[in-house]
Amino acid sequence: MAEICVMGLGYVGLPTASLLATAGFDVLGVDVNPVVVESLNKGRTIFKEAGLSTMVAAACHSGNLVAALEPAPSDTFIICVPTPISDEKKADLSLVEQASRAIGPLLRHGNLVILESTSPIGTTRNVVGEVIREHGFEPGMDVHVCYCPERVLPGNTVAELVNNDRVIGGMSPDCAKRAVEIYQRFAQGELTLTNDLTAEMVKLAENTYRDVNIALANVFARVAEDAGIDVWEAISYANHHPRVDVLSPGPGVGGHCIPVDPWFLVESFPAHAELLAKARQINDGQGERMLERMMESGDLVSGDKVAILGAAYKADIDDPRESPAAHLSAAAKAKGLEVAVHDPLVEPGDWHGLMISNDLDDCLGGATAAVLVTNHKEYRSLSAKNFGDRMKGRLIYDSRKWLNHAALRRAGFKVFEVGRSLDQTQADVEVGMGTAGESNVDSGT
Ligand code: SAJ
Repeated sequence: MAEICVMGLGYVGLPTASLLATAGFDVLGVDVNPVVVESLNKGRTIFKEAGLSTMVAAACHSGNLVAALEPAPSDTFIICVPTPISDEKKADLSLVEQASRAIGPLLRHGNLVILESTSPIGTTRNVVGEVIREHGFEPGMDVHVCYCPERVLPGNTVAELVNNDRVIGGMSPDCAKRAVEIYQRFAQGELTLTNDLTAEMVKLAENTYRDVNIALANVFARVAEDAGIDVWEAISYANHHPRVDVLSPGPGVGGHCIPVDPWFLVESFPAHAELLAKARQINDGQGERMLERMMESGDLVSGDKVAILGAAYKADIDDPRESPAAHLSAAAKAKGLEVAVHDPLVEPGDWHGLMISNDLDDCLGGATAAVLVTNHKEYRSLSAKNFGDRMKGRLIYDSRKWLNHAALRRAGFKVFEVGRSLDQTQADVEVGMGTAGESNVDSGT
């Protein structure tokens, strides 16, 4: 019998299972995808994360980590499955329910069940707890139940699982104490104990705070673009104030967390959530705003081709989930523009209608405008020649302050930036500003 069964071997479940196994627990990792299970049993991972492959290989080699398609009786069950939103922006909890139902028949008196997936307030007791009740146990009493959200930054998952503080929400204080015994075996951050409802809110509050803060930065950027102010300069000076911390404007907000989690609050508490829905709309509208600025200049018209550089939602990762590129691409198509998308890291092919290519020349070929969406290292050194040799037009939109604007300008490109007027960007060449990536704003990433 395993000591811990981890349900879901994705971006959070797999590193968590590996850390627990490395800490000496006997761990069964469960996933519905046979490819994931097969790879793990060979000591391999199917996605990239700093430090993960070595740890997984060692955990499997030690015999402490084994993968299977079905759960087995265990002392503790940890649920780490995705909680996406539907097209109607409603929480899809079917995978949490499915995982709960899979462990239901295996439950015994005294077991601990932990939900880690980001979830609407009340999911732990109403979805997981309900399944436990259906199997004859009182959740929080006969079977201990906790909500312990993951808070890790994709790309730095392993280090953050170890070092970040954790909030542990128990359906009773005893439940929380049981979960502490598990996490303290590998976590070095502070473990804060509370109840399940509060812990659920903590997680949603963190990501919603970030989304609203970025929306505010994007509003400031639009104001600055219209007013002839450099928003990067303005935000950096505002952030000198001891109680101000505005994040960075950009092409919008991507990933499977920040653009999703605010909707859980909007769905459950619509009367209180106008600000959150508006922030989502502003961030998702950044792509359209960029296109409108270029089209207003008259240099980009319906029928032209736009090359989108970057399908990953942030720099140097291969994850295209909820990428700002998707909103930009949809807005471009709605304006009658042709679209091509390049990414050096993301698997090429169709990602929910976003056709991603690894061939940069092909993407830029015949394009009137190129929009840099992701500040991948690979794009940092792109020169005027790289763009000029392939493109038909001379429009560049750098949404990340990442390219060498002075050089592009000298080569005859019209360069747009988020948060600066066209005049300002074009004037950079005179004073030698606008060189690659000189942002003063700490993005906090
Ligand atoms: N972004 C901006 N401006 C900024 C910072 C970020 O436009 O100033 C954009 C990024 O480019 C990206 C998006 O926001 O498209 C999200 O990126 P991120 O690095 O802010 O966050 P994620 O989604 O990779 O991870 C977040 C983290 N949450 C917080 O920082 C509050 C992480 O700690 C969570 O564990 C994770 O969501 C999650 O799983 O919920």
